[in-house]
Amino acid sequence: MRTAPNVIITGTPGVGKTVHCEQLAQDLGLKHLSINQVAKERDCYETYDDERKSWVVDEDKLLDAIEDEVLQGGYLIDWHACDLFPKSWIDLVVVLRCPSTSVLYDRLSSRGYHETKLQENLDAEIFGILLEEAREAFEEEIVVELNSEKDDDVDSNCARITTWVDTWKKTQAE
Ligand code: DAT
Repeated sequence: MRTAPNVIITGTPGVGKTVHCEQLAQDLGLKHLSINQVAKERDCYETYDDERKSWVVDEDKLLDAIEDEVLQGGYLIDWHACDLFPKSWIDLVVVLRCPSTSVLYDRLSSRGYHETKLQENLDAEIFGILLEEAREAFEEEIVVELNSEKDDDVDSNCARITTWVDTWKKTQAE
């Protein structure tokens, strides 16, 4: 049994997954598992999508690559998708949101995203695609939606997640 929970931090690119994971890793001592980085380091790519200028991850290979670690518990899984992870691996799913299209536009354009990819991501955020995906894949009570628009949001979100993790640990210890 895990003694520390596994938390997915998901959302459209640019919503703040990395900044939240970095702060939470520091505050809580959980390990930041950036799926982008793991897929690159462990060669979990299937093919290159020329239109989107991005690599497509081989999900089976990725899950095999991380399974032993993740089952130990204590991971912050940072990825823009969540429905590939088995339910039994996951204790909390945090879906970060950025309701202001102009804020998200600025974040993504400063990354140099080309127009198609930028528009696709803005649409995904407007329609709440990631939240819907999380609610379909996991039990409703472990999915939380948090706003990540302003600097203050990062601190208040991390404080909420910290409280949740502490409660989880206490409950497990009983
Ligand atoms: P992601 O990992 O979801 O792609 P990120 O953590 O790299 O996103 O954040 C993208 C940029 O936006 C980065 O420059 C930090 C900034 N940012 C994210 N969340 C923020 C917030 N709540 N307030 C202010 N800036 C934020």
